[in-house]
Amino acid sequence: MPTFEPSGEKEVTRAIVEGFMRDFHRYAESDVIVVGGGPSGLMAARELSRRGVATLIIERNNYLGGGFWIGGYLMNKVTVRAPSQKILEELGVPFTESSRGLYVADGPHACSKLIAAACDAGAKILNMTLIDDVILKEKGRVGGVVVNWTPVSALPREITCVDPVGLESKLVIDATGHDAAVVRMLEKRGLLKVPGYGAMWVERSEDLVVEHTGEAYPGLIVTGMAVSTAYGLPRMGPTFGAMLMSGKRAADVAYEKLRESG
Ligand code: 48H
Repeated sequence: MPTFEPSGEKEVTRAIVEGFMRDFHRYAESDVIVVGGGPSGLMAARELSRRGVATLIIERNNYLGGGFWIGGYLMNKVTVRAPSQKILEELGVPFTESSRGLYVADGPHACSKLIAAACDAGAKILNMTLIDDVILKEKGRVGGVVVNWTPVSALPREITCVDPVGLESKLVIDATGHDAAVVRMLEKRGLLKVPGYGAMWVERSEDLVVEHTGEAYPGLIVTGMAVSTAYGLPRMGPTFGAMLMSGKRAADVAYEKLRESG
């Protein structure tokens, strides 16, 4: 039988508070904030973190992974089309070829490998946190995000009025999926026009999403399904290759921009 060390309640509480404060203090300013921890956001965060970029993922749920857990129609399978199976290989996700160039994997396995890859690379995670607004700095450039605890937004206004806080970054990546929440915030301020995503067309959509991944507004890069929403591109249904490749591309674009700005 193991004999546990004698730490009690107060030590456990202090360990949690100190750990949180250390991270929150450090990440009040990051190189890149990725809003949304689905496949595109996780991929972008992993690629940036492994290149030494201080990257914070902000996720409104307690869990990460977005639509990557259960894939299509609650059947726990995810598909990718070539050449994106190479990313599954790289992550160590087992898959089989279903038809020529179309691969199928278990959602929970693929998703947990991707989450672990982002964490292992050094990405920090702030979950149960909802984006409330953007920070706009010199020349209207996006300079971070305004956040609050997710449960605060669920409380009626009469009961609570909790001011949010700001987190600064050199770049923000909108990886919030269909919502394109950050892009929509700029639209609300009259700074962007957002057509919303188009009807499903698998063969066309994935190339277009990867092609359009990039800076949509000074300081704001868009990735994943949010790209479809931002540019009115067709949706692709439960196939995730473009999400993974768009995340990679978003990281490349961000890395290049950080290098240019020194
Ligand atoms: C904090 C937020 C906020 C917010 C949302 O939906 P996701 O999985 O997004 P992608 O783009 O990485 O992948 C899309 C894919 O899962 C999918 O649904 C596909 C391919 N659909 C095709 C089709 O035709 O429908 O993840 C987005 C994440 C989620 O975890 C959200 O909880 C989170 O972003 N999020 N986090 N603040 N305001 N809004």
